[in-house]
Amino acid sequence: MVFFPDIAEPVPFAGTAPSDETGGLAYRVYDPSRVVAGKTMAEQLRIAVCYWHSFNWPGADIFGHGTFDRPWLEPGVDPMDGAMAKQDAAFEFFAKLGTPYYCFHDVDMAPEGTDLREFRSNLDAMVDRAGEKMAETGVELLWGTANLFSHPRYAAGAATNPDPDVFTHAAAQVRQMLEATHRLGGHNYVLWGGREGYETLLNTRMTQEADQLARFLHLVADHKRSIGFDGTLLIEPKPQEPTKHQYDYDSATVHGFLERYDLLGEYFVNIEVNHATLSGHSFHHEVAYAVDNGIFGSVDANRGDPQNGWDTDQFPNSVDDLAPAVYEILRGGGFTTGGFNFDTKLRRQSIDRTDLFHGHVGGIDTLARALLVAEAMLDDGTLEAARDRRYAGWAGDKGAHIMDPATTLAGLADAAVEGGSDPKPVSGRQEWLENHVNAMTWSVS
Ligand code: XUL
Ligand code: CO
Repeated sequence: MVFFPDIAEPVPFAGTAPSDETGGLAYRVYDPSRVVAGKTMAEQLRIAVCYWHSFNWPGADIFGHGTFDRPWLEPGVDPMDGAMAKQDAAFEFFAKLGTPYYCFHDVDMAPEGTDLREFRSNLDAMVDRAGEKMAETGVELLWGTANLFSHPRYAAGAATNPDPDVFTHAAAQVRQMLEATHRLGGHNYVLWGGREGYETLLNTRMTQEADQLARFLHLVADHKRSIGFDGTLLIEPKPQEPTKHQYDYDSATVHGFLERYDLLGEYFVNIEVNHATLSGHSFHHEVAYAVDNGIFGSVDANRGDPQNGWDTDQFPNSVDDLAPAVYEILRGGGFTTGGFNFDTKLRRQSIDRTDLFHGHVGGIDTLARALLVAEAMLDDGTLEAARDRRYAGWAGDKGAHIMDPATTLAGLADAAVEGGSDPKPVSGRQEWLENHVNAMTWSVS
């Protein structure tokens, strides 16, 4: 069955061509083969579509029922028939959108059945079928992940649950999904700890739970090696929602956790734009922190709503917000195994099948334009030169002397007093830099 009959061909790149030539659906900026900063746009951006919001969510919210037409999610549909119809629609969409990757959770693709054994056999069957569709379409798996947060058994956490049997159940799910990801040639494996946190400290032992989480992550990393999976393991930080507090709060918290439990080099971060803003940071901050500290892995592209305090997962639409972060990614050498996964949801009133195309096309064009701006920022070199000037003192003898372990506080103090220390403030030139970035944003084509 064709689920998107109105879209006959893969969405074309039309540049500034009038919209009636393409029925209104065309990439304006995303030209997959255009070379930007030494690679094609497709290679730089490594765009993925997520299975869950686009195909496994009916448009329900906590106040109301699903609004989307997703026949495979209707009550009464045989679960495996539904899973196959969903998979057919998903791969039809990937191929027509013309993007190279997708991502999924175990439960997005296969019915859970009544026990782990049945879940395992359902997932195996659906993953084999996905493998065939990937071979037909050329679409690859950016990452796989296990859903360790929806089922009631995970209400008090998966790895951090007070009940060790829940930890073991989660281990069974991750083992299978890691192996499925490996079988499909996935490039990464993600762990998002949606329930790895607490609702109240009154019943919580934080250090006990942290030890459990670290044990889980070591077990997963050991298993990755034992099966020969050479993709990257990623942790996706988020400060809260669904729990009041989540342990993987932001990039810096995850970094500290990895260091504390000897997991640096085993895990990298998958930074989500809306999670960054929920943690009180900008997306730019989260990416810059991860790149500078060697833990950057991948991105979940979306945006929040500045007036709402939750994860609205909207399609990105601000070049201004994305460009500085994409600049940091390019400055760090670009993606290796990671990419931009569209962890994005349609609004509940966007009920036409083509809305899913419009959401992705607009978001992808926004990213493509952010990439062009980032390339201009890199080529222009003004920002880096300004940073070099600002820190020039540290690159010289004075900086080396301070950093020398033989230097003491008393020695520095004596030298400051004897030398008549009187350092003069210098301008940070923030407005000038902001104007410069704006000028590049407005002039790039
Ligand atoms: C939830 C979220 C998840 C992860 C994968 O906020 O972002 O969809 O990306 O579990
Ligand atoms: Co996400």
